[in-house]
Amino acid sequence: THVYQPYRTAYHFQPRKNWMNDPNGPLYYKGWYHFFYQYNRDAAVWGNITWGHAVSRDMVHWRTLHTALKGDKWYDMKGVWSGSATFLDNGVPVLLYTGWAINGTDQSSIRGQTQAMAVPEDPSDPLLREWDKSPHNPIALAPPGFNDSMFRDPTEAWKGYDGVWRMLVGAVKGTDQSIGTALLYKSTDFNKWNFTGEIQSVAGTGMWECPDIYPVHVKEKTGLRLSARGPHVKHVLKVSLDRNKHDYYSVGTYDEKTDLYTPDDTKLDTGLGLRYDYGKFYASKTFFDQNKNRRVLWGWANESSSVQDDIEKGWSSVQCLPRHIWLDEESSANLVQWPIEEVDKLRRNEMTEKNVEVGVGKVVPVKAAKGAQLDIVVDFALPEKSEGLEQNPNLLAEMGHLTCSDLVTKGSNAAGPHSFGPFGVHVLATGDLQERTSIFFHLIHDGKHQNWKTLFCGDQSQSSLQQDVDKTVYGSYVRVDDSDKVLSVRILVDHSIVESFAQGGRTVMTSRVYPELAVKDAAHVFLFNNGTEPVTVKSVSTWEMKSVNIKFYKP
Ligand code: DQQ
Repeated sequence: THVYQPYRTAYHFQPRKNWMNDPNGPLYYKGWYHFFYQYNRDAAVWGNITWGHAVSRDMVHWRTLHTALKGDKWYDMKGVWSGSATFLDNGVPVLLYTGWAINGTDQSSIRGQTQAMAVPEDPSDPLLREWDKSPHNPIALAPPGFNDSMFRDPTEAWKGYDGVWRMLVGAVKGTDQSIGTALLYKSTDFNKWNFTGEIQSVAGTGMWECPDIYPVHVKEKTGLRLSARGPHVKHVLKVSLDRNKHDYYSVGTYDEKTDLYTPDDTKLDTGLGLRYDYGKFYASKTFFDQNKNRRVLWGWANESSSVQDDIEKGWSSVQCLPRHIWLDEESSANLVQWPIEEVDKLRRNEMTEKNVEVGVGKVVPVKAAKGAQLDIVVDFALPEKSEGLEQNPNLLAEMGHLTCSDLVTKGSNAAGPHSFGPFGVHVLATGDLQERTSIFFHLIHDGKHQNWKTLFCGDQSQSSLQQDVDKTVYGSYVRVDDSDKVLSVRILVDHSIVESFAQGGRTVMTSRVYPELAVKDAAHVFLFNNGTEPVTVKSVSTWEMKSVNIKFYKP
């Protein structure tokens, strides 16, 4: 094309053109990873939604196939919306999805959103190219009293102790439609599904999109199938909140007898207090990868540019790198996420520097790192534990209000004396730093246990000279254990996406940025210290990342 394309990614999954949103029905079958996605074949904006389909041997290199599902039945004519894949007992995967029904047909009593199923036309085809819609469709309808335009995104189905299939569908209830919920449906034959209750509901959260429920192993990184039960199992429930476009999860218990899910920590914001990602990451979905016995998370990163820009560049959205996820063995309270190991195959030209001192107010170039396709791992030395701060046990309460945005606008002055930082890394930066995306830490002394509370932030405010892009500052806390030797961050840069994993993946943050000057070889990396104490970088390693192959389908 003749359009200037500095923002297309080189090693993230993107269709050749047009609009993409939610990941749908990821699965592994006969040696191939399948990835489906909400896709508008006609434009770079949302609409006419179908299921795009791509396959891969390693979730790194891809080949797109023709559309898997499109709206061609009365119950999905207005769109084939999000859903999931389930393996039936015979080992064949089926797709559950939401159809947006057309009004005023002979089935005119059914409107709005319905749940439907598609089965492979030829299960012996490892690429699963053709899908047949079930004659039983729609297989589930909104229960009486529920809004049928707020009834969508079926989960993978699982079989309970009683041999009965279960699935969840996202919904909302209450007179003011503000109580988010996931509806439980059961089936004995997979063709006819009955509403039997709600697995959980949380007031004030609004519509729950794309629910995802799955077991996690309490001690091991190994993934579990949906049907896993036993003392080694906890559950995670994730929902995507339509009202603020963030994915929230909790760790808890799924009682298979009552079919109720209870989060462990109900204090945490009514039990939905954790986010997969503190930046741009939505409508995510996990799957059990039986090839490598792990659970993998896919999430969608929307653009932060204007609709006009999207139309001009001819595409919108990328998928974040697939992430291996598991329960944090140290805390059992949160997940850990890490780019799947296959991503490391793209690394080349490693450069490592050790023991780099970054003085107060200093910016130090990472000379080896150039370009907009990088993998960067930085280990910062932790500050010495301070003495004599116990006199002020209220310190953290006083400092607790401090946010990443305060630090960006006021620097370390915002934090006062009992803090350390901010310090971190500028990526996609011009040599003169007029453009830069900054990933940084800031530690606050808790005044009580001689511990530090650590903010992990992403500052997009200086990311581009362009005005009409979203430059929101992101951030959250990251847990640092007494046994941790360093404060570490891994940053994956790919032209217009920056994915940052703090402390081995305990806290994650994805940014979309559109530098005007800091593109391709004009993009640099710096270490910086805006705090009041010198900082030691124990090591900084950088790799250039190869571009992946995406073979696009040609009819
Ligand atoms: N996107 C789909 C819906 C889902 C929403 C439509 C979440 O099924 O609720 O494209 O981004």
